[in-house]
Amino acid sequence: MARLVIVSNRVASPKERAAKAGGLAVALREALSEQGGLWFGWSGETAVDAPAAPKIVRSGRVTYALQTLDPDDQRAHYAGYANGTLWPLCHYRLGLLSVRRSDWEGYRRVNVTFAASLMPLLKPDDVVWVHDYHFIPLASELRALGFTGRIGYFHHIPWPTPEVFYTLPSHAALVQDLSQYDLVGLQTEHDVRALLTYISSEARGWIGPGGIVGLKNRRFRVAAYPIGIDTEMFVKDATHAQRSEDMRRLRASLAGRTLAVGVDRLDYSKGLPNKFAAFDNLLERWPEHRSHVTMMQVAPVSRGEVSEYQILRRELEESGGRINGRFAEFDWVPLRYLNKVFPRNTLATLYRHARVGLVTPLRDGMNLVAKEYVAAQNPEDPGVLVLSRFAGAADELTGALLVNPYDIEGMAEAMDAALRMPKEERIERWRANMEPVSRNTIHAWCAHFLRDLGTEADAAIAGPES
Ligand code: ADQ
Repeated sequence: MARLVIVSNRVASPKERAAKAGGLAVALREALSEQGGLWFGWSGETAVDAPAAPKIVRSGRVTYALQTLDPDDQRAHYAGYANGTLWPLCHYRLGLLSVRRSDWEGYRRVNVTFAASLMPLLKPDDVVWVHDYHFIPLASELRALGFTGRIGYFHHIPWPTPEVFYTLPSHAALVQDLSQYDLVGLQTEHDVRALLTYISSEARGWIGPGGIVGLKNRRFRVAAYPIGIDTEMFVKDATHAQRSEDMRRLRASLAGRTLAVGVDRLDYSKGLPNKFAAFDNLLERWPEHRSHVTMMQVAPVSRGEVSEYQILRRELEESGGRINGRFAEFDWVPLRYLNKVFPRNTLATLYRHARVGLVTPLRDGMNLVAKEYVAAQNPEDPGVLVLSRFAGAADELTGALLVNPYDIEGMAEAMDAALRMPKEERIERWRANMEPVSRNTIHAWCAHFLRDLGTEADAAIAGPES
């Protein structure tokens, strides 16, 4: 079996406990341990005159290779191009787009540095799997250094439609970079259509059956691989949660009131101000929910050094304070807002007890919280998922109440409907959601992508049927 090499900006260190590491990190670590492999990424450190070679740490069958970056390069790469340009672009937030040549140059420089640092560690028949938008040019740079083995890329965030993608001055170069992979994985069929439309119309490539693409002298494949969660583990955590100390505390604090829960990184793609506004609208229009429903929004601070994120944080503090100031009673606070990271079993407790799960991003590649909420429900008395139609998860979770997060009143109506929904309908909807969540787990996703990456290079060379 070929050795697997995983590349991601953040590498889950061997010491990171399973309860803290995300499902993706755990699944990748398992894939690496099974077949032996290398996990390469940024060390999390910067230094002027950083050594060109990565720091190597071995743990069982997995080798970790961690590259330190020059501070200016790291800023241009991470806060600049990756999170100041590509993140808002892929989430359709053109008003937040920052376009600077120096960021683009820094982004490319970091990919050159990473490729030069990784190349000496690669064996010719290694299979390389690159994760996310921080690394789109990595395959080009590895090819330039002579690597001819298989390289796959998975894009965890949405791929924008051509009209949005054109706003990026470097659009043609990025797609040229993608063509150096053998397999490009996106979250949804919608994302695949967006990229293929660009390739056939703007880049004048040809599209064959099954997403095989010909572009200049390259053949590669573009396909959808909707990511999943470790369903079994979430079901187990949530079942245990029922009798946990966390659950006892949660129940005591709610004193019989109904809970609605939201769990999102504090990110402008997650639509938090709209969710707060919808809750405000719910309490205003249906006074019978006052004193009876508590909304808990867990939102750990993310990318706190970026100004857009600081502005969002202030906005939420203000609107959260306004809601509580307006509706709270001496014995009831409508909104509990927590900037905190919790262990997985505490999240499972919150999901399990919440009658309503509120997942309302303005745009999201997939959204794993939606799937975690479904997995954590009690099959005999499940809660209702209120889900944005702009989350990739909306394609699979057909039992959710789908909402448009820009329509505040519509969202409030869905919250009201969720709070009143009879048990039979809740069970029916939950079953429809649980079927794809049980089938399409993180393990299945990993295996599917790697199987296709293992064979895709051969298939792509065969080209399209004429
Ligand atoms: P994210 O934008 O981070 O991921 P999401 O898919 O919801 O969004 O994953 C967040 C993860 O962090 C979940 O597993 C959740 O449990 C965890 N988490 C959130 N808040 C937490 C808290 N307070 N404490 C502990 N854990 C918390 C990106 C894309 C998504 C895509 C994923 C995976 O933006 O669209 O689904 O990658 O591909």
